[in-house]
Amino acid sequence: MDSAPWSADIEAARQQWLAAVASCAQLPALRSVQVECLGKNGAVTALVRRIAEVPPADKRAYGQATAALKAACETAIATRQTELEAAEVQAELDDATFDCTLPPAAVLGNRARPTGHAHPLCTVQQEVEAVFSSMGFAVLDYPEVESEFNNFEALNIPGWHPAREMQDTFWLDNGLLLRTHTSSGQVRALHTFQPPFRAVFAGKVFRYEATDASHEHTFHQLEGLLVDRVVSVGHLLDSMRTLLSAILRRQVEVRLRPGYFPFVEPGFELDIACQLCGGAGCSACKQSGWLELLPCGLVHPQVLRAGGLDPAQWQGWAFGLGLSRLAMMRYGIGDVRLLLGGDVRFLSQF
Ligand code: FA5
Repeated sequence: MDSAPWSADIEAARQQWLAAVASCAQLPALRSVQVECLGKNGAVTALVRRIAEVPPADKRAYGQATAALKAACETAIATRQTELEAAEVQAELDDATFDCTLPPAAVLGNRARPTGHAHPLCTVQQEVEAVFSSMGFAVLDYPEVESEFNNFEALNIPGWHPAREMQDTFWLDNGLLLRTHTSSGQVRALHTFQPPFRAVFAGKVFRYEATDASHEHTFHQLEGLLVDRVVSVGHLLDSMRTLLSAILRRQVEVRLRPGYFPFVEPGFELDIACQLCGGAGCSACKQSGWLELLPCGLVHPQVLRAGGLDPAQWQGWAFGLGLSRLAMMRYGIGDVRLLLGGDVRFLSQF
């Protein structure tokens, strides 16, 4: 049986475009071929549309043949694109001058992208760690997934204690939990180091709570713990003042109030005059002019015992800095939720 008059056109188009795709040696050339072949005004697109002129008896066969042609061209282009991209990467790798330590803009030439930078939380954390490092503190890192014992019980917060209500969290099926505060590292440190010792440990903490301008369900804290034969509230407060003036780079007004935490005695709340509104009141400080930033106190004897130390021999002080709020004060960020919101427009300002 004679083949239809249009089948030669379709076969010719197949050979022409598959050859054109195969001859592309660069991605831009391949993109041009793709437009000429499959674009709105492309040659194969025109063939597909020509079905309107085909006699009714041939329409089905014509439609199938042009669909197969279009699919063959699409597959060939996709395959060639993968090959050319791989070849480009290989060429970069083979280039003797390739230096994987250079930032992307320098390496990729005309495919340059802006380089990333440290997150404001990371910058503030590193600065606080540097201040404490200079005062002889070790910088430690503890897990975000914790045992109930380390997060609560070792800190003098048994299951029935009302303080558990203040820090509800996310529980895992295996009974572990996402730590509600960096204080969960205290008993780990007490078990690891021979006193006297001093350490800071920072990271993400999690709370099952409603969010607002100063409250996130996931935020950052930095814990400090010092253990020695004799410690004093004076030393603790002076260390806190040194920290704040080093990070905020100005004199800031602070206020000290009694604060209740089952794992310190006595306990304090160290608030900072809101740096966003200058004390006049705003949504970040809940119109009070003050922001809770740095609770602290002398380590409770029960905690020292849970850490294997004799409270008659050893004393300690501890603080739990709200690192996210410190970053807000440092950079003038009015809403804590921006910090982990992942919005590049926000992050690129730092
Ligand atoms: C604690 O988490 C205690 N573990 C701190 C502590 C450590 C006290 C050692 C004594 C000794 P608190 O829940 O207040 O305390 O949180 C500490 C700080 O974290 C707060 O002052 C605040 O700056 C910050 N913070 C608390 N909740 C949030 C939240 N939802 N979002 C952002 N920051 C928060």
